[in-house]
Amino acid sequence: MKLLLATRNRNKVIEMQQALEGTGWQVVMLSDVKGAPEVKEDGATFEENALKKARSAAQVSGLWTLAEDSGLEIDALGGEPGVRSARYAGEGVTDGERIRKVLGQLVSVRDEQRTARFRCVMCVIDPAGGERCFEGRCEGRIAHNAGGSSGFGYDPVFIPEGHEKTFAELGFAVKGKISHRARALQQVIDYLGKVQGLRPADPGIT
Ligand code: ITT
Repeated sequence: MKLLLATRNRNKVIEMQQALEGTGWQVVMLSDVKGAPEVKEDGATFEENALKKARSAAQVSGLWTLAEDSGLEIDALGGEPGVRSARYAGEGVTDGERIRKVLGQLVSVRDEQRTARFRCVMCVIDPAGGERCFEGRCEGRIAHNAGGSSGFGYDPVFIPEGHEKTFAELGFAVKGKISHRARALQQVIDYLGKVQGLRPADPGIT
C-alpha cells in the first residue's frame, strides 16, 4: 500500500522515511504528485494546519496521505513561536536567523525559566476520506547558545529533558527515539499496522 508524505520539508521526510522502513508501506513523495498545491498554513493550531496539508494532498492524489505540522513552544515567550515556527522572524529567513531571534529574546531569562517543548501533530487521511490525527511532544529547554550541526530548524538550541546536549549535538540516534515527530509517528505506525491487518477482510482498503 502506498503512503504519500505530504511535506515539502526534506528533513521531515528523512526522519519519517527511516521510521516507516520495514512497515510494508511504500512511501510516495509530494514531488511525485502532479498538481499538488501550496498550502497556506494559516490555521490557529497544529492540527488545523496538518489537516489542511493532508486534505489538499489527499484530494489531488487519491492516496493514503500523511501530513504533519510541528513547532517549538517556549514558555517564557507565551508559547511562541508555536504554529508560526517556520515563519518566525519573517518569510524566507534561514534557520540561523530564527535561532538568533529566539536566543535574543531569552538573553535575560534564567535556566529554570527556559522550558520549552516541540510538538508535532500528524494527520492521516484514507482514500475514503477518513481522518485520524496523533500528537507527539518532547519536553526540554532552550540552550544559551546554539550547538551542534545535526538535524534542522531549532535543533541547535533545544535540549531535551534528561540530556545536557542539544538535539543537533545528540544526533539522529537519540532524536529518532524521543522527538515529538518520533512519538507522533509511532502512533501513526501503530494505526497503519492495524489498517494493514484489516486489509484481507476489507477489500475496500487500497
Ligand atoms: P511542511 O509544511 O511542508 O511540512 P515546513 O518546514 O513548512 O514543512 P512546518 O510548517 O510544520 O513545516 O514548520 C515547522 C517548523 O518548526 C520547522 O520549519 C522548524 O523551524 C520547526 N521544527 C519542527 N520540527 C522540528 C524539529 O524536529 N527540529 C527542529 N525544528 C523543528
